[in-house]
Amino acid sequence: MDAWPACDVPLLPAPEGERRPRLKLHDTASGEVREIAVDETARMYVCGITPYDATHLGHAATYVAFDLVQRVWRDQGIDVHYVQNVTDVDDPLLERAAHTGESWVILAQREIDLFRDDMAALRVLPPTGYVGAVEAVPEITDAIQRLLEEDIAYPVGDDLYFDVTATGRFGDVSHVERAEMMELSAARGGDPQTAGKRDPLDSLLWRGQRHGEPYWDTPVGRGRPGWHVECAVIALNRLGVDFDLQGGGSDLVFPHHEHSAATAEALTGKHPFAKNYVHAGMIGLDGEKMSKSRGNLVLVSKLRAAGVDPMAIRLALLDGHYRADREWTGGRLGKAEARLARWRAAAAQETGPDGAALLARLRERLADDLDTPGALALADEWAQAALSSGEDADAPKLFRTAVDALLGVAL
Ligand code: 5CA
Ligand code: ZN
Repeated sequence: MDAWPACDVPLLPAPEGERRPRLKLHDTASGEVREIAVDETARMYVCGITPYDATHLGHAATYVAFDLVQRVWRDQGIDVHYVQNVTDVDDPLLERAAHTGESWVILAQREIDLFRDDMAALRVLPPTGYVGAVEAVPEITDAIQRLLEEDIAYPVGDDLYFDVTATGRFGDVSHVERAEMMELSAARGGDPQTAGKRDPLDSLLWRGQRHGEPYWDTPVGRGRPGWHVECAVIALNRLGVDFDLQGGGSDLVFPHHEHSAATAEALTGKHPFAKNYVHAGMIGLDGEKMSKSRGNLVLVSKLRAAGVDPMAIRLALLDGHYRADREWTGGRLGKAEARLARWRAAAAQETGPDGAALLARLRERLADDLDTPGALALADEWAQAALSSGEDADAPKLFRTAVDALLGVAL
C-alpha cells in the first residue's frame, strides 16, 4: 500500500575530516548500548499500527524515535531501506468493527489514512515499503506451508500453530522467564490456555474460518493470518535475514518480537533474524500505558484539529529519552510550544554563536543512543545565546538546517 509523502531533508555540511560519531543504540537481545554497524544501505523494520484509534501520542513517540534513527543514518550518507507493516486484519480490529457495527475494511482504511496524515504532519519520513497483512496473505500462507512441511506448524482444530521449540533459541530476544512469558502471552494477544497445543506458548499462525469473520481461500485452508508470522514474513521477504534493526515499542518485546524472530529463524534456518532489537518506552496518561484498549488516548489528529502546531507535538515527544517510559501531560505541550517559539526567534537572528560547533555536538548527542534531551538542551543553549549575542553570520541558517535534518523540527 502507499505510505505517506516524504518531507525534504536538507543536507548538512560534512564534519571536518569526515569524522562522524558512530550510531550507538540499546539492543534488547544483548542488553547493551552498542554500535550499530551498517553497510552503505541500512535495513530497518518497524512494526506498524493496528488501524483502529490511531494515532495516539504513544504511537507517535515510537515512530518519531525510529525516524531519528533514519535521520542519523541519512546524515551519515547511508541509504535506508525501511519497511513497516499494517496489521490490517486481526482480532482487535475486528472486535472494534463488530462493536460499532462498522465494516472492518472501512474502519481500517479510515485509520490508516489518519495515521498517514499524522505521520506526514509530524515530519516522520515514510518507509520505503509499506505493507498490509491483507496484501501479504499469499506470501504468509506460502511460509506457513513450508513450516507445515517441516512439522514446525501443526493443526489444532481448524487453526495452525507454530512450535516454539523449533529453533532452540526461543527467549533469546527478550530473555523473559517462562512464568512471565505465560503471563505476557495471555495479556498480549496470545492464548496459552488453548487446549491441544504442543506447548502453551505456541503461537497462532493461521486462524481457520469462523462464522462472520473475514477469510481467504488459500493452500493452507480458509482463514486469516496470525500476528507474529505477518511481521516475520513481511520483513524477511523485503529485508532478508540478518537485517540491521527490528523496532517497536517495548510492549512488543514479548511475545511479538520473540515469536516473529523464532518464526523467521525457523523459516530460514538462520540466526539472527535481526542484528539489533530496539525498543521505545511507553507513553502513559494518568499512570497507565496509553492504549486503544484502555481508551485513555490523546490523538495527534485531535491536537492538530485544535490548532496545535505539529512541530510542537514533535518537540514535546523528543523532550524525553526514547527508551524511558514517560507520562504525557498538558504541561509538556506548553513547554514545547514555548521552546519552538524561542528556537524560531533565534533562527531569525542575523548572527549566533558558532554553528559548526553546535552541529558537531548535536550529532554526538543523537549518535549516543538518541540522546534527545541532551540535543534539545544544546539547541536551547545556542538559541538563548543567539537571542542576546553572537558573531557567526552563518549560524542561524545552520541552526535551522540542523534542527530540521537531525531532529525533524521545521522552524
Ligand atoms: N500492529 C502491531 C505491531 S505489528 C501493533 O502493535 N500495533 S499498535 O497499533 O498497537 O502499536 C503500534 C506501535 O506503537 C507499536 O510499535 C507499539 O509498540 C507502539 N505503541 C503502542 N502504544 C504505545 C505507547 N503507549 N507508548 C509508546 N509506544 C506505543
Ligand atoms: Zn509487528
